[in-house]
Amino acid sequence: MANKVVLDSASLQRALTRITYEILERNKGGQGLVLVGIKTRGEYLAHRIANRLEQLEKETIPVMAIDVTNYRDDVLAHGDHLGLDEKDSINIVDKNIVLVDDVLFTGRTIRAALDALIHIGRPKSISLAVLVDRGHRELPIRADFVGKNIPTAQNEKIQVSVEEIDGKDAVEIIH
Ligand code: 3GP
Ligand code: 5GP
Ligand code: MG
Repeated sequence: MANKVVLDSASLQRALTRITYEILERNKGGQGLVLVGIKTRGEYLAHRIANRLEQLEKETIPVMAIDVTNYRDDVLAHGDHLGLDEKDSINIVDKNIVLVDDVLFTGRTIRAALDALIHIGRPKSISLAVLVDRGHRELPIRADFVGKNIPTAQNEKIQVSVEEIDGKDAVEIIH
């Protein structure tokens, strides 16, 4: 089975840079922004975007990570666990949240993340940044910032690799 590289390291970096500028344009700067990365790889992508935002805006951008595995409607009874450690939780009240994930597919993970966030406070706004939108939505959810739209078949898989865990940056389609 051959993997097809859709984004190599340089293209992945460029996509994150573009998303960073789009976030700044939409938010009219970095003030009030909080990035929330969905574990596992979304967390690393959120840190990358935050680092770029900080370089451009010269201000600190808080980053938080959430694990929504136990919060999905199709995995466990919801409400079991918020996936948020008290110590990691940042004040999100009246903040402009940008949720960050690697792949957007059915939208159920994002729905779960919205539930988890709204549990801990009332943000001013929540937007969504994803590296890849692979289609097949089952809920009325869309991303505000997209690295690359990759129309896929149901049975195809997108493999996202990040340097921090996988030793390389890449997006590949596994046939
Ligand atoms: P991630 O935690 O970095 O997002 O869900 C565990 C891992 O399996 C995910 O890594 C994701 O990359 C990968 N994965 C591949 N296909 C799927 C899928 O269809 N659903 C989910 N939930 N994860 C998938
Ligand atoms: P959804 O909840 O939208 O169906 O799926 C989104 C989550 O599932 C993402 O966090 C992502 O990790 C994972 N996911 C779904 N499909 C894929 C895929 O093809 N490749 C990868 N890498 N992750 C996927
Ligand atoms: Mg993910």
